[in-house]
Amino acid sequence: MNNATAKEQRLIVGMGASGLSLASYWQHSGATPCNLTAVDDRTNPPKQQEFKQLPQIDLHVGENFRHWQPERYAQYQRIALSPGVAPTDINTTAEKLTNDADCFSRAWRQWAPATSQLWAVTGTNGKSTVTALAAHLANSAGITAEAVGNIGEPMLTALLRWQQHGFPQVAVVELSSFQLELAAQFYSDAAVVLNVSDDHLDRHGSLQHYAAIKYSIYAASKRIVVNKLMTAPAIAASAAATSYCMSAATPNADVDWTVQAGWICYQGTPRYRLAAMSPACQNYVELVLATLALSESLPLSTAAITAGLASFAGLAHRQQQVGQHAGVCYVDDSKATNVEAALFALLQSKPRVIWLGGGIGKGQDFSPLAQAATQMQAAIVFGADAAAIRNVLAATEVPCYVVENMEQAVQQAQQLATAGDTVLLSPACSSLDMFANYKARGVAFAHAVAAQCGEGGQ
Ligand code: UMA
Repeated sequence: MNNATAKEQRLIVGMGASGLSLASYWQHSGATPCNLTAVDDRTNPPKQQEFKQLPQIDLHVGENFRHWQPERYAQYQRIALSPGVAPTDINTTAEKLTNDADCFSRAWRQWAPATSQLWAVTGTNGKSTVTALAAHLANSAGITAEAVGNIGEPMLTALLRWQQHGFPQVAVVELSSFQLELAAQFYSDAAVVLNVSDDHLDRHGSLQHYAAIKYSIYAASKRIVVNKLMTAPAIAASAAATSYCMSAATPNADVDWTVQAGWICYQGTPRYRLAAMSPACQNYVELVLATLALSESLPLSTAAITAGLASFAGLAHRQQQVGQHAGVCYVDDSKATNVEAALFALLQSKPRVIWLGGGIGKGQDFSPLAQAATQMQAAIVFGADAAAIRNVLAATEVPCYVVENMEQAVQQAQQLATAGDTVLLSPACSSLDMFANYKARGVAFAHAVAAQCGEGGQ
């Protein structure tokens, strides 16, 4: 048998950020020698140039792998899927399938020093905020911590970097349901499911299935952090759980972290004053509780945490003011890609919101948006599911305008707004019908605001 036949044949599906990280990992980890093939159904996938720089990889672009027969897949021993590709799209047996989260979890156990901790964060909303805040609080206390995964840097890219340059004391990994779907035994020192509500139902079929994928993050975790406001499924009694809750009139043995009388309390004792926290933390107190519960295993002083909670600036495109003009405030919440996140932002805003929303609804029920009708002066909707949102709002008093693009949306908003109003982009949908991602949508909003209201919009 020559070398070429001895090598494993491996396929990477999707030539985006995750696919590229998988290719580098498989080429550099040196575990099993392999020949790589990558496929993408776009003719010009986002990381095509980077893939071309890799040595000895067979690239297929513009090929619809959904039409491949089982014999075509049979030539590969391992098949790694990008998060955007559903396992049901691949005509092969489940045992062959893997992804970045699955590979990362296995490699972490082998490569990471015992002194480094791995925290895993998931949930429908707030996971990027918790991931970033957890790393921020640790860093504020002089502990090296990094936020990776769904939040931005692919986890395998980070892992290869750490292997070369040293591991942080804490790695905080944000995981989506797409990633957990093929990583049912994701290892972690601590894991949290922040919340679960309608999202990605077009991919996962039902809320029940989507929730089960989310909760699988607890399966191989040493310590689990539980949101006591949620009806969680039965959780392994062996795992040491830390719980948190948004508020509790009387602290009880079940709930460690609560909010009472303007303070975040640990087991009933006031620890952190809400008024001393940054606006980004005050807007998302429940997420702060989850982060504090996750961070319990680190020796962080109260002073360091207090300073960290005061200095956390929040995330781009998460309730971020991008302009103010003629007394009207323009807020970019493009990261709100589902109904619950948009509803949260709407209900939290001052009344008299001109709401901008729409895009791909991912199978969600839009009817909860009507709960925010009293907040809304008007709604301006766009994208693939604009009509479905308009139909929901038709049962309310809220005037609803359908527009073609972001420029028209901001123009319409500016015409309707009067001093004291807030123009809020919080779309309740994914952006992929009109933009490369939610970030590009937020940037388009900020540009349109600057163009309409003058540079800087102030
Ligand atoms: N592709 C196909 N066919 C498909 C789907 C995708 O060929 O049916 C190709 C695309 O053409 C693309 C490639 O696969 O060239 C990879 O695309 P991808 O959508 O899987 O994304 P990546 O570039 O690998 O980015 C992913 C995450 N994207 C998704 O989960 C959709 C990024 O999360 C993440 O930051 C990145 O890995 C690094 O970990 C973004 C996201 O929208 C922010 N996440 C969703 C969310 O937060 O709700 C889950």
